[in-house]
Amino acid sequence: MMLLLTIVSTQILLGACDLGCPVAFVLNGTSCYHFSHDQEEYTSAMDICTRLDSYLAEVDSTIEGAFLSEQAHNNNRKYWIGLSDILEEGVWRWNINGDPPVPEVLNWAPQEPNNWNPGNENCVVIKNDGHWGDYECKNYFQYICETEAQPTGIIG
Ligand SMILES: *[C@@H]1O[C@H](CO)[C@@H](O)[C@H](O)[C@H]1NC(C)=O
Ligand SMILES: [Ca+2]
Ligand SMILES: [Ca+2]
Ligand SMILES: [Ca+2]
Repeated sequence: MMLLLTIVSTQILLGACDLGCPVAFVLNGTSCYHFSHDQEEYTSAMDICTRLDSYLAEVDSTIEGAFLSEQAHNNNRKYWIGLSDILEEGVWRWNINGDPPVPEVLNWAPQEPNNWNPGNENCVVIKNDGHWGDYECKNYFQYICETEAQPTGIIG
């Protein structure tokens, strides 16, 4: 009972805290995002996100997907996200835990994913219009890093 009360009061306290993001990351919901300016190959983008204590963005909800697509549209850029079929052709998995995307979040452009000639498109971007497409991982695109927002500890 004591433990339960402690957990509940901790959650109330956390709820009263503002969430904060590292420098160069913007907050939306409970995550922080870095929209890169540089263009990188997919694996380099992954490495850079790791160095920033983050990972290529993963779309866990339709709300998160709508936010990221809106940013890509507003910025009129293509961005790598953390989804690929590198391990198994045609099987799309998030990089962090290998889970497939939940069906509601899928936002493929018409004709995508098409593993277009030469049949080597294994990495996913959110395109300028907000829809997703598979591209060759060796292309240079901007990228979105994501990390969990942290309570700032400031109450009120
Ligand atoms: C997150 O993004 C959505 C879509 O752009 C926006 O409606 C919402 O206000 C944003 N939330 C925060 C906390 O910035
Ligand atoms: Ca996410
Ligand atoms: Ca593929
Ligand atoms: Ca494609």
